[in-house]
Amino acid sequence: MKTRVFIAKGRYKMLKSKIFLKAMFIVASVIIAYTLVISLFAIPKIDQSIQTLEEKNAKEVLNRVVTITRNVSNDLESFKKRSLQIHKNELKNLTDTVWSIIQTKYEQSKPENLHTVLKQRGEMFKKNLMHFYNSNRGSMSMPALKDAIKNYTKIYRHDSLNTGYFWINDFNGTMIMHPIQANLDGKNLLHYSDPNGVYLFADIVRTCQERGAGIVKYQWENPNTGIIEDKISYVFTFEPFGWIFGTGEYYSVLKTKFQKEVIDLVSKLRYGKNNYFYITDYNNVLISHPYLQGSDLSQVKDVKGNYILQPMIKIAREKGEGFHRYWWKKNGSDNTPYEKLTYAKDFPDWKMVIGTGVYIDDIEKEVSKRKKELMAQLQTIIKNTHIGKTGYLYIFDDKGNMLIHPNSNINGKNFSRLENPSKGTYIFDDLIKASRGSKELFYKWDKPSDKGHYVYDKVSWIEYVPELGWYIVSSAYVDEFKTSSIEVRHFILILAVTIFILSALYSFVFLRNLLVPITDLSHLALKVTGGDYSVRSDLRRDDEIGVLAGEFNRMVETIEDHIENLDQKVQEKTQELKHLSDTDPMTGLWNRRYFTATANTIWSLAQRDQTELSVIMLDIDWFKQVNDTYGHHTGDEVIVALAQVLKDSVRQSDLICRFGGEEFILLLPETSLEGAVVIAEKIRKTIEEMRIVTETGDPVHFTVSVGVSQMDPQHDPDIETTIRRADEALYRAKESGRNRTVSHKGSSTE
Ligand code: GH3
Ligand code: MG
Ligand code: MG
Repeated sequence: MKTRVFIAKGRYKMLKSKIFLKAMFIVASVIIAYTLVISLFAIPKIDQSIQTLEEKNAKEVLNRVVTITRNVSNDLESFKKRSLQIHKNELKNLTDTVWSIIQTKYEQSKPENLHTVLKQRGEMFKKNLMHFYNSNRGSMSMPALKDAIKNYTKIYRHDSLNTGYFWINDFNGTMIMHPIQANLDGKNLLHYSDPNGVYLFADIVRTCQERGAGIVKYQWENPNTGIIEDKISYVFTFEPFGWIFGTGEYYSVLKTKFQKEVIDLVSKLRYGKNNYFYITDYNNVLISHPYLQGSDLSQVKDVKGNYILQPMIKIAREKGEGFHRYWWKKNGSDNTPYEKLTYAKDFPDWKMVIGTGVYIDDIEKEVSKRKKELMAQLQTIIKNTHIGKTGYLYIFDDKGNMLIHPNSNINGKNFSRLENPSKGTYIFDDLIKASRGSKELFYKWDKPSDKGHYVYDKVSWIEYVPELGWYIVSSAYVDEFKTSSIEVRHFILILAVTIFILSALYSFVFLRNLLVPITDLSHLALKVTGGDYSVRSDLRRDDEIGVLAGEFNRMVETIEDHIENLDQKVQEKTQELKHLSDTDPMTGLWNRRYFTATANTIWSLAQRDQTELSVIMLDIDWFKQVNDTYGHHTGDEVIVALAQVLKDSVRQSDLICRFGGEEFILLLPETSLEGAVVIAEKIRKTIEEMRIVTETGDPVHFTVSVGVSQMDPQHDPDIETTIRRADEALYRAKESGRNRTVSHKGSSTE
């Protein structure tokens, strides 16, 4: 019987396999050591890294929002600046243009330019005089001509102003005709000096004596104001009469005149959407303005309480030019104030400031629109941003208004008076204070899931955006930073356990695959030791275990072969020995011990089956003599020859036995006495006729006596009785002369 190893059986067996347990122990130890190393060294490191990462992330998010906010606010700022700059450039360019017109006028009003003007005026007048003179001197008397010219000059005015007149004096400095101050006529003014000590008539006479014509400067009463003012005059010689003509202008008049021209011009200028230029004097009185001309604005303030005109004049006078912003209504009928940007440029020569302004509410409108967009963007970011698990971002302004907060209850509310319950301070103040220092605030706060319970450690990182006046806060619960690392730790542990289980399973399967055959082989080996050589391994593998199994089988087979051979030999030997103990070595016939036992069995069978059974007893006659005559050796030959005759004379089923020395007995089953006598006689006769030639060459002749008996089933208690009767018959054969057969019929037949 061969042993078949089943997997199920193998699995169970595995748990008893020492080598399997050892291998599993090694695998488990390695995995446990690995897990321990990870837990002891890797996990704390991971813990720390994750916490740092979480913190970094929280700050990163904050910085991102701050950056976005800063960028937008910078954009806004630069947009504002750019827009303002565009406006500024426009205002400045326009004003510069107008300013240069004024400058031109002013240039014209300057004395050196006045020379030319006055000279032109004078020369023109002289030309007219000469013409008048030349055309009338023939027809008019000299005194009449002089009077005509005097009268003409008296009423002549260069312009609508009373100041553009001509006067006449002579080379002695005597006034011939003054159109305004008639009281001077006929007076010698050579020794008259103006308030500055200028002998103007002496100057006039000298100029004309030396050059015929020229400019003189002095002071003279302005007929319009009655005030003595600076004056500049052109004087020329009228040769026909030896008279000096003069015409002059007061600076103040000229200034006013040019200024008026300028104001007329500027007040009509418009650009853009009805934008205008203004001119103010240094005393805040508007010289030119579409609807406020002549108004004193020295005390006028805008809606924010700031003076409007004063600072403009101040900037212009101090720096030559500059910008100013204030709030102003857009026109005379609408009183809504809008922010306005104004450019002011000083015109010091005329002690005035000129400029123009533009409303910049469009810029502010755009800015607030973009601010709203930023708020919406930040709102989205903040709503979708979590710091840790439930931490969040929020933004408030420097007045404590919560601008953006994920909790809509707080969003938009002012929290400047919200208490920090763990410290008894205002959280707003704490945050502001922290923003100026470490930018980090640790405090205790409640949780959205546990409101009003101010026991949770919280950390806030605060960044201030000064451009907007905003505080941006990234706020998180400290314990939540650990949550992530705990999650990772759990993950690692689960991973380790999974690896452990998988490795164990894999090792189990692998080791079982490897070791089951070895265990089986060891079990088979134990069976062989126990004496079962029929066992074989049915393992077929192409590895060393396969070789081992094959060699094991071959080994056991060899042992089995050897043992089978040995058995056979023992049996043979036993058989041989048994034969030897049952037979007579000399003749090969059954010996008496074997015969007696076997004869008993055959007799019993014959008794049971009611079959016949006969016995022949036989003894060599005079055998002593044979021995004596030919020697023992020949005696032995005779015995052997007789045995051969007996073997040749009976059936296979008959039992032949050497009963003693030279006495033999035959047991013939299913043979009657008569049958046995026939056989006995046949034997006796064969021997009688037989001659044995000895080694020495002597022919030996001998005879036998035979006694025959038959089993008497009724009276014979055993085979001994039957044999005894044969023996008696033999005795009688001997007695009655030998070489004969005597039968004994038994007690009933005798
Ligand atoms: P009878 O039987 O005719 O009365 O005469 P006998 O000479 O045969 O007398 P008995 O049977 O008494 O003697 C038997 C003798 O046979 C005695 C013994 O020396 C001899 N003898 C017995 N066994 C052997 C044997 O194996 N070999 C030889 N050579 N002699 C034997
Ligand atoms: Mg005898
Ligand atoms: Mg004898």
